[in-house]
Amino acid sequence: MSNKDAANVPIREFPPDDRFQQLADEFAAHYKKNPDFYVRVPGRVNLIGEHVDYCGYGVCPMALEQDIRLAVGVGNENTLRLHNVKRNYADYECDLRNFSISIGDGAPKWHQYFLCGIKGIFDILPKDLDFKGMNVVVSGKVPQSAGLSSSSALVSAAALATAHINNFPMSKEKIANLCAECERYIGTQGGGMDQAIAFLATEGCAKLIEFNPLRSTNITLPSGAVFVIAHSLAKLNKAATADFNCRVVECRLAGQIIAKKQGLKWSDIKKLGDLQQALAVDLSKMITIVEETLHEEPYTKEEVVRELETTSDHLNDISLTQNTRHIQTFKLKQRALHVFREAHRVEMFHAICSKPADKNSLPTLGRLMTESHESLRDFYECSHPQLDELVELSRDLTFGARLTGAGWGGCMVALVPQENVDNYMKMLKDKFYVKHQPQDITSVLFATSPKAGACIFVKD
Ligand code: ADP
Ligand code: NG1
Ligand code: MG
Repeated sequence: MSNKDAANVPIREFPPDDRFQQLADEFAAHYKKNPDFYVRVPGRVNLIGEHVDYCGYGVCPMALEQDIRLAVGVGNENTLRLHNVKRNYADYECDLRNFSISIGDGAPKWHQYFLCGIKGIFDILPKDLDFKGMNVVVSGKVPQSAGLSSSSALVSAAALATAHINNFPMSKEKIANLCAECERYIGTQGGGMDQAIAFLATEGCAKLIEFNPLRSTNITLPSGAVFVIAHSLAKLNKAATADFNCRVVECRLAGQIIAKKQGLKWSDIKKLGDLQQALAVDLSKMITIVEETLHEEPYTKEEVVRELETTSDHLNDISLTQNTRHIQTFKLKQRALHVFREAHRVEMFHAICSKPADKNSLPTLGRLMTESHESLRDFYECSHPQLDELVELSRDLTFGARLTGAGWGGCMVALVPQENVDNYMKMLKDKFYVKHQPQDITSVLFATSPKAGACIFVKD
């Protein structure tokens, strides 16, 4: 893979770093030869813009230091071999000539995320390609099922390794879009934020990520504050339940019912963003339309079918996912209000970061973050009592705090005045973590700054 095009994923020299060296040693011990190259893909924290990417709206994430790393070598006889440095992840082996992924009921296994990334690249490689097989060792430091996007870091790392081993260079945008598509093989209908920041991140700034087409704009936060991440210690594997897809579908149905009432072809509307585009009005008008059109009480599936003048089978086919077809009630007004208001908060957050900072900048950013949390808790119902407790504890010592990622557990991100960081973290230890006794406090409570995106490393 050449690195002439600056927009391609960078290829750098193997860094003198203990964790990479351990990965190299583990590869050599396991496969009895040295790796050919290495891959690093970071996790991310989303600062604001939650559950809006799959509706077509912009988000504000930044990449973390915590990452997924791979050591990769050419294998033999079309075989994929996966080994994880964490012993609780079983080794996996398969013949990639007869490639298929099936996601059964319940939590998918770790290797299936890896297969998603491989399948994404296989989908676009020439069909007569001579794939030699691939040996991989995985080392992951992104907290899992905690809203910091360990799944996308793993899928993206797998795709990047597969592209590189097949000498198939790709621009960051192209591979980010491909990874957003192929992670859906796991069953969740995510929007693309995680894979976008994984590839497009640059050290030192957060990003405004927008979709269709995928693009990113640097966001520089006013000085004087630090982002602290605190894990609620509750976890949810998003592909193991219907919660995530249920929200995606509720947003879609809200858009389709409003479209029908506005005289549009409802089946063309897949996302709330499509509806706004078709109506050609601004976000405040969208909020008014939702308030005037949809009712508070949950919609039954029967009612949705009636409103859309369709059949249950047709609705199943074009609006629902496999794992949401059994759901009988949908909260449409609450979900749509969250999405349009959250999209508006992202615009405000970006606007504040784009002008010279004044004494109100950080408090206003913090207020937007807390409002985002309250909306996720009350309108989107994807918080968790332990997350709410962390946000509540954060009131006095931070500018604001919110759940980050999909929710139902996972992490909170807080915007903390620089001078409060130590006191704040001590307070969370004393009032929250003392009750839960995590094994390693530094992996569940840490300050963070924006790091770089995905990279390939080679030795001379
Ligand atoms: P997240 O919020 O971290 O993206 P998900 O529920 O989407 O959480 O995905 C978590 C899943 O990703 C884990 O259950 C596991 O299967 C896989 N995963 C993440 N990190 C690793 C790792 N280091 N090694 C193996 N599998 C991993
Ligand atoms: P996490 O936090 O990784 O589960 C998910 C989606 C994002 C986005 C957020 C909510 C995937 C891979 N990720 O992230 O696209 O919708 O939830 O804002 O589906
Ligand atoms: Mg995930």
